[in-house]
Amino acid sequence: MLEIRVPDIGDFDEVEVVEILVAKGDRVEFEDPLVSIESEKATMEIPSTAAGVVAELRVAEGDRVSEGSLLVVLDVVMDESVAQSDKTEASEEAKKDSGSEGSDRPPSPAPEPARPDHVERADFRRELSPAAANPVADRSGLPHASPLVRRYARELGVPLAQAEGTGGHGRILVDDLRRQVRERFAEGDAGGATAGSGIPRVPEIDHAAFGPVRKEKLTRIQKVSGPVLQRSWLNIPHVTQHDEADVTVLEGFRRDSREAASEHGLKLSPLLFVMKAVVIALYEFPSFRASLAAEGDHLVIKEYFHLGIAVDTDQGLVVPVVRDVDQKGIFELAAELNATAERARARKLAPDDLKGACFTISSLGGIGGTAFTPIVNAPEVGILGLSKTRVQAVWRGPSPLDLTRDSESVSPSEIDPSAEGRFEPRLILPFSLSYDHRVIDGALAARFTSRLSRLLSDPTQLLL
Ligand code: CAO
Repeated sequence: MLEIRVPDIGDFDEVEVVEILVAKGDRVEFEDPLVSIESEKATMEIPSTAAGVVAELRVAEGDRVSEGSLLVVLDVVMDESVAQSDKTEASEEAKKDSGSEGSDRPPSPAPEPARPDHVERADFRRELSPAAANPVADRSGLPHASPLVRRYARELGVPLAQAEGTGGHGRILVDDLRRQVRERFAEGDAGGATAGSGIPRVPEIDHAAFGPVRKEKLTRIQKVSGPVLQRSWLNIPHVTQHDEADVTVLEGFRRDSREAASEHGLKLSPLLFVMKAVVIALYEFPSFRASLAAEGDHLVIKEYFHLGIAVDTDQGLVVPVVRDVDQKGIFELAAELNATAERARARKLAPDDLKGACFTISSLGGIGGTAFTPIVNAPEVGILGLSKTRVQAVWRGPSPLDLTRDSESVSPSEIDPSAEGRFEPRLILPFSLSYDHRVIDGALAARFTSRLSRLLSDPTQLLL
């Protein structure tokens, strides 16, 4: 039997045992870490000074130890054949003792031959001084974990920054890493994460090495919407078709209707008219209100016109659903959209408020931008992004161009300045349609956006 004690650890006295890395009956190799101790300045692991089987554990987590304190009694293994049989028995015993499938330490590496006993006299002061032991607890910004846990995390590919530590002072334990891996796989099964998808992970970077950093927790909505967006992005082959509509007449109508709307306490945003135009286009192009069946061999076409509307809240993006847009007038939609956005921002949406859309609109027009590529809200197959309406000079009047040729092939010098006509300031609404290319072809998408453009350019068509 060999007693393993706390070696000379420098100028430290009464340091805390923060983690026991072996269980009774565990087979350990020379230099395998046995316990982790922590002072205010450093965390260090006390290694085994020989190969053997843990016969007794003489400390528990939270104990305070100094140089010479007894940690472990080791049944030293002298040769490999004995070691192997001991190992089998020992692990059986360990299972019985712990009542679970394994101990708190990560699986041992492949056994190495036992080292001669004289290594017990190694200079631990040199090996285990705080600097040599890779202090971790005092480097601000770094997760709190022992070197062993860090090594195990590297082996598993678990970013320590994402692991939630359940040990004292938030210390990350081996079990925390295991739980993290289990959770990642569970998410992967549900299609929510990249784990198991074969997508290379973005390497973990120690940003603090380049300058000061600070942490900011994701909001609850961001935690939910992030994986949902990622799932859509990874599953759907996205294409985005950009287009625009001359909304000068529509905007005139909207301006003229302001007073009537305000009598009802309403504001009329361009989005309301776009919702009506989208419903007509969806009616005419049923595949845009479809979902691809799970078997991938047919479409489920929805015969209702519920639209998801992306709402920006201080907690992140949510997409409540406005139902039966085809059956509602502009004023009714204005009241409903306003109430829905308010409930979203007050975090008062019920789960059912977020379900059942056949197509989504995301309007950034009130903020700015000329175009963007919205992510389809799977299992829907299309999403329309609205950008900011701008004033643009548009040629009005008889075409000065040679109509037998494609207008883009005509150089400016060929334009006849004497022709009647003029450039007019017009209001142009840019919009972007992202679609699932498994369901919708580019030509169909271009027809859809062209139709939408005509509907918005001539609002009388919205009445038909
Ligand atoms: N071009 C120019 N101005 C526009 C416009 C457009 N396309 N769309 C709206 N506006 C104007 C409105 O008329 C309004 O002007 P007034 O204050 O002078 O009346 C102003 O911009 C603000 O409009 P709004 O954004 O409050 O209202 P809305 O009905 O257009 O949109 C809502 C409502 C809930 C969709 C919106 O507030 C919102 O949250 N948009 C963000 C959606 C989002 O984040 N999408 C990104 C998803 S991808 O990450």
